[in-house]
Amino acid sequence: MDVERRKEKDLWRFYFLLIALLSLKTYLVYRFEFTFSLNGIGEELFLMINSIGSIALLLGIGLFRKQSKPGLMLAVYFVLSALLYCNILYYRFYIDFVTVPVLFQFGNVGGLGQSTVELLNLYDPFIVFDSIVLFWLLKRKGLHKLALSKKLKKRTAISSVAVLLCTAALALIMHPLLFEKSYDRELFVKSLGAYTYHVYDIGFNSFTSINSAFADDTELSEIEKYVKDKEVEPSSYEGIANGKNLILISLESTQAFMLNESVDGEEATPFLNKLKEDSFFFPNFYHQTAQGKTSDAEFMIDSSLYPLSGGSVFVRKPQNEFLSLPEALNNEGYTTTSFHGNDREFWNRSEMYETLGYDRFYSKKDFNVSDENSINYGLKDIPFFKQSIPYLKELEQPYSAKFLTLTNHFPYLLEEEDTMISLPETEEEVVNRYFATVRYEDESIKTFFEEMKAAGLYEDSIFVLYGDHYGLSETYDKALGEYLGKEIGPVEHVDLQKVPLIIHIPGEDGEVINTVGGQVDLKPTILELLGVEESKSLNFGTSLFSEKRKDLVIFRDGSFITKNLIYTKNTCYNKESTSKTNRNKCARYFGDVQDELDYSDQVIYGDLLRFIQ
Ligand code: GP9
Ligand code: MN
Repeated sequence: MDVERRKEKDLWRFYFLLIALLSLKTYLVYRFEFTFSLNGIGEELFLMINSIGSIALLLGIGLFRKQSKPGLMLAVYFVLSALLYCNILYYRFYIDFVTVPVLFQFGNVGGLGQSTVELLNLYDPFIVFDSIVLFWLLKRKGLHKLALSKKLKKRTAISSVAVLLCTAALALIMHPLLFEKSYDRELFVKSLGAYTYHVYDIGFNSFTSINSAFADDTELSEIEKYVKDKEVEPSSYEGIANGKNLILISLESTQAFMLNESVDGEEATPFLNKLKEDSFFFPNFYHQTAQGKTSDAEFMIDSSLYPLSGGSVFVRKPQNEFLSLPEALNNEGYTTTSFHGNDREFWNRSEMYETLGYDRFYSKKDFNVSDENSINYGLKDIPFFKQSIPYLKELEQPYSAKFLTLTNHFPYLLEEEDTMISLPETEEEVVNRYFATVRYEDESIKTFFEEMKAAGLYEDSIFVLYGDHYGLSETYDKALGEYLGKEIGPVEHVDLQKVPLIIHIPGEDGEVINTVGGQVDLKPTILELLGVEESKSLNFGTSLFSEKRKDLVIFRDGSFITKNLIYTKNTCYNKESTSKTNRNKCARYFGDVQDELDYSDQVIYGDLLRFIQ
């Protein structure tokens, strides 16, 4: 065989070796890093092969050209491996896959920090650095660019496309609604493979970003009608906090189950437990955030729209028009502010707050922050509240002030001197430390209430405390389950998405309100209590005080909860017995759930609120 022929053969071998290695690596990651709910051996086998077509085509970027370039093939191999690794890191905490907006918001969420270090594993370097060995092989074999047989390249390209189309067809047979439910990323990845998912995601995001330019007000009337039909009569609580200052407190990563926890007889949240006794307390309140975490919670509370399925609205759509809570309050003469002990650019707050109509944002640069009084993302909660009081005193009344706490943030770091509770001893340090930071946060709220009273600001205020999102993701379900003494299945996991909601109005008696609701309902709830009517409105939520409201909480992945049912992971459950129930019981809500999420997305992608009269 002449040298040229051997080189050609080696190049083909190299291409197929890359396909085989990447397919194997991807499958191992699916099996050992991601948790897919698989139905039977068929889906398991499918998982082994569903990435091959896309890998062959993407590596083909280096092959299907006039001069095939092994170096380019290897570069694509490296990029795909790095993408896989990004997904692994993201999945380890969020149990979700990276989307294009998540990659773009990396700059807004602080890059590599302590949180990322917590997620690393010893074998991680192998996932990406096998490319070095392959590079060595490439050099050793003396592979360089070559003009391969056109016929063979054509055949390979056609076979790759055929494999890809066959896998897509099979996936659609197994899951006919695959593309309609594209926000169900687990389903998408397990059906079409990680790389096809990313290509689709890039296409989808490019399409939606040009979408707003073509939107017009005709889309709006249907949505306005839908929202109008949902509206409920004001409840008897309307206006009970008329003219008061509004204090909103975002309890970072605080889940409702913590309100019931004690370690060695010491409560994890002694102050909140006492406070909820003389407050309106909502034991069935859920967070509805997605990839935008704290910013999603803020967005929902300010706009009563749903967050986007991928990325954060704060980062993706800061130029849009919104009908916000601060705007409604500004119109009533309120001074609207937000307080946070982190950088003002985080989650693109400084830009988005302007859009939402905030008068003033007190961020890290407005506080005295030193190594001693800060940890993890920024200023510790106790000095944060203490240093905020002088600013509050200066504000013209009535005002609204949102306080975003920070210390109880993954990976839950706290110094010895701030630890006020014994730690549980589960196998996961993150779970154990969570108890300490939640306890610290509780102490900071206590300090704040004391200082508000001392400053004479307490009586004239209404306090709304809400958990922004979960703190312990599904990753920690096993350790948490062992601690709580119960297995955490899908139903228990949904139950863990409850976050505290405590509305404290000095002088009002405490009451437990059992309504099933979520963060999207907070804006109308708050406006009702303050007796503020919006001149223009489009709220997807309804007041949690209304007895006529539908008990339905919709999550961004299409799961939902009603008074008696839970729909999650494509399965319908009876809430009370936590057992599976007839799917038809849930099916009657499918249309509403889909409409609600689609309408909210249309409003955001089309920037439709600019057309509202
Ligand atoms: C940081 C804070 C925490 O400013 O909002 O962000 P999170 O990671 O919880 O979204
Ligand atoms: Mn948060």
